[in-house]
Amino acid sequence: MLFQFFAFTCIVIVGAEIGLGLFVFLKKKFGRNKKPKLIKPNYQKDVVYLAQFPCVPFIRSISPFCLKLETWLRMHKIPYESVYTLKFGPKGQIPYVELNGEQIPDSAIIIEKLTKYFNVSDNDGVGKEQLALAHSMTVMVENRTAIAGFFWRYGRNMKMFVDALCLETYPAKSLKFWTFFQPMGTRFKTVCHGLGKHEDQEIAEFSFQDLKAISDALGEKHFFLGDTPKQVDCVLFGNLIQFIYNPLPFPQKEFISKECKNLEPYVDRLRDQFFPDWNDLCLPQSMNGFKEASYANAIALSK
Ligand SMILES: N[C@@H](CCC(=O)N[C@@H](CS)C(=O)NCC(=O)O)C(=O)O
Repeated sequence: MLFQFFAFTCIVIVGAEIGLGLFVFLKKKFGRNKKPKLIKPNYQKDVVYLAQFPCVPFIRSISPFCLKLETWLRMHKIPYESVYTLKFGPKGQIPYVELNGEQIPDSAIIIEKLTKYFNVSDNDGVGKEQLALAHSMTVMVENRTAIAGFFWRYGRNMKMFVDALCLETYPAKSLKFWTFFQPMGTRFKTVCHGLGKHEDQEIAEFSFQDLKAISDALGEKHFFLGDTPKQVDCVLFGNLIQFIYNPLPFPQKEFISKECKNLEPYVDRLRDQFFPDWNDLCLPQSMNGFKEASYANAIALSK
């Protein structure tokens, strides 16, 4: 009976993943270029509307990519407003931004486009070798360290994660559905990625190697590439916070506190510099007036 239930659930999840993939593929191939429905139809010119998940205690956002982007926007003093939503963007992910009525998905693509549009540069004066190191760190953290973290929190400890962080600001109905499906979805995705083919301890060990590399490369420096913060610091901030400020007993958190002693003060420095209002931003009240309309309705309905 248990096996049948498990098999059925697996089939549903795999079917949903394949169905979604097929939908995105067919939409790309045959879909007409319909104008997307904006989360901020009454926008102001040249204000960036950052579509991100509802805020949570301790870490502000459960998404390292949202935190990376918000830090980057603040680093360059680009006028922005957060819109808290559970509606995924044009590529089926969060974050995305809206700028003058155009939706742009993916933190890396967003940063590239906004860099040009607002004529900012955070890599001025950085040598080729340093840029290459920053690039490698970004790819490593976003494509392995983060995946190991997602695996632990969603694949193995979903309920603990949701109970500690999401109960206050996520609609109850979405949470029920998400808590049920996400663990198997994450395990399936992590196996497809390749990392999930290993034992839990091995997955954690891979991420420890990443964290040690970040710590060694940072060394005594104030920021990753020297005295001034750059784009790579936004990436590391968004990701390290997911372990360091998170109250859950992530194996990565313990490893950082024992073996990477420079990382917590580094993250604190970035928080103090770019988020003097950090504590407020982790409170549900900070979302007042900034919720995407259908999300606000979902919250109201779920109560
Ligand atoms: N490459 C994307 C990654 C964004 C991402 O993975 N977002 C997650 C939430 S943290 C998401 O939307 N996951 C849903 C999915 O991929 O189906 C970026 O840099 O913005």
